[in-house]
Amino acid sequence: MNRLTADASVEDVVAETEREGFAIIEGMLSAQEAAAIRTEVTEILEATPTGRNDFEGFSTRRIYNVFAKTRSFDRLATHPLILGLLDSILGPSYQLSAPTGIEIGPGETAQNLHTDDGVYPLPRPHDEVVVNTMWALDDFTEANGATRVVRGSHRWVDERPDDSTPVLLAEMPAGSMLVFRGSLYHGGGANQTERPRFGMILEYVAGWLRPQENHLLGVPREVVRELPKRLQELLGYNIHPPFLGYVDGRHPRRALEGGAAPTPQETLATLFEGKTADEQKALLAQLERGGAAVYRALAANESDPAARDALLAAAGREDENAEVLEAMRGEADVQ
Ligand SMILES: O=C(O)CCC(=O)C(=O)O
Repeated sequence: MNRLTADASVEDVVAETEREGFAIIEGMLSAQEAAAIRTEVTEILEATPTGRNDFEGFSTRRIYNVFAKTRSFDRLATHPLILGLLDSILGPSYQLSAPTGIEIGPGETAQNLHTDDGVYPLPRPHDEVVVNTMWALDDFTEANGATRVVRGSHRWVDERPDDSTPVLLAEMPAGSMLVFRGSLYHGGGANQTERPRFGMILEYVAGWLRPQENHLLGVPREVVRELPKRLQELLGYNIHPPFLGYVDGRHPRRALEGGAAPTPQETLATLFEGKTADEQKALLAQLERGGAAVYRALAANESDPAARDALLAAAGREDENAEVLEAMRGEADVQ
């Protein structure tokens, strides 16, 4: 099996994944960095239950909602080599799909072979919409459940794997990364050792498809606000051109900048946008009759608890609403 190192060019990695469906890149993290991250996730793993079905693995712990729980993977998610590869394969505005820490426990059986893009109802073959990375934080070996891959299966159309399908094992030292195309058949291996095997899946999907996990609800906005901008984008605070993913008609980044929810002023400004002076006046009259009701109606449609609370609070601030309406009236009169 061909092995690359962290100084490989994006072109080399893309070419390898085109040929084989996957690539193994060693030395993405030093042994010390890998060991430090492995230690950092121990506490989270202790609070994580084992799987609920054969796919998750009854002896396997899966950490979901990773970016709400730890900062250990921020740098990995935005590694320049990966972003270069994703730019090349998925085009602009891809997002994180299913970031999942996977600790395969002793005695776990092999996971069934599957494709990661199989969750989308797309007939094969199709342009690649998913790319996955598996970061080894322990040495991955045949005995402890190294990921199994079916070389070249990303080109299959009607073929499906069965018990006779030859698989390769992504054996690699801690700190390496396996990257594979969403159309490649693969699966976790059986762990026949006494020790668990931990790897972090950072999976990405094209910007026009729904990610597997809903980060917008999972990762609190206070947490997202502190993250680097690129990671915020990968967690969904981005649009796919021309405007997929907007919030109230604007770039979703505004939802982070403007507080937990749009301020009353922002909400009203948005309501006024694109309206003629007469329409604005009519709207004002409507709002003056029931300003609080408008906020309550907006709150009823808001699933984020913090945003809902902010809107309900705005509904209660009659004085402030009156002030805003007054200011808006001035603006409407000027036009
Ligand atoms: O743990 C592994 O090696 C692979 C797991 C996997 O492919 C999955 O859970 O979708």
